[in-house]
Amino acid sequence: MYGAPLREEEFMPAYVIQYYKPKKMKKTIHYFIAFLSFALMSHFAVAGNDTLEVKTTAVCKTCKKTIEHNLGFEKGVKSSNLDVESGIVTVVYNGKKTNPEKIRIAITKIGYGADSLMADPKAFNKLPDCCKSEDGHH
Ligand SMILES: [Cu+2]
Repeated sequence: MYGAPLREEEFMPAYVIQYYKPKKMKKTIHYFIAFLSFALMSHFAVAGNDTLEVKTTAVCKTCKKTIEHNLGFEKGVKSSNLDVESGIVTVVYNGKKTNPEKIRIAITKIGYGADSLMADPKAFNKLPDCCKSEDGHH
């Protein structure tokens, strides 16, 4: 199936062969390994992150600020972004430190409904009037 092995000269132009002289080749390999381990490390660094989408009763920019700000204090939550149009908050969290149920409960304690969970009444009452929306509309 395979012909006689090609000599370097046959498939590499002279300037490439020059570049791949053993010493330089070794260096290239070192760079490659360094790059590979870096890529691998960054892969594992993000491996601990999970993403969750929660439908909230948020209705305005103030709701967005309130929810994102407060979720920032929640254990295991790395970041959150609320889409005002849909009321859906996307939460990036560490699955070893928290879970979707805890995050939903945290949202209810901020004063908003989270998926099927109702807002905590006390927290809800403390919200600015513009944010007190039970059906998701002003
Ligand atoms: Cu609001």
